Amino acid sequence: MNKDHSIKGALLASLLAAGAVAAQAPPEPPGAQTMPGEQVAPTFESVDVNQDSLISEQEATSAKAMTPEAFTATDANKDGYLSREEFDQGA
Ligand SMILES: [Ca+2]
Ligand SMILES: [Ca+2]
Repeated sequence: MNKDHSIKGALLASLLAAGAVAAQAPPEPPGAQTMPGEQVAPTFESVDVNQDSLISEQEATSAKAMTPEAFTATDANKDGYLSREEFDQGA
């Protein structure tokens, strides 16, 4: 009388066992790649110390953002200051 019930029970048990195995997450691959210390270019904000939206030659050279020669070359309109546009062009 109980034969049908016991077969279903065994089938259920094997399904649960298979499910338990399948539910185990695969192991993570070791050593996820991380970027080594990347060079960060100075931003306009970081160089514009007094935040007047213009970079003077002193600001540019003291921040080591560029050499005086590079500053002169980047100052397209030769007003002695780099606007954000000039800075972006030269960067
Ligand atoms: Ca400034
Ligand atoms: Ca300028």
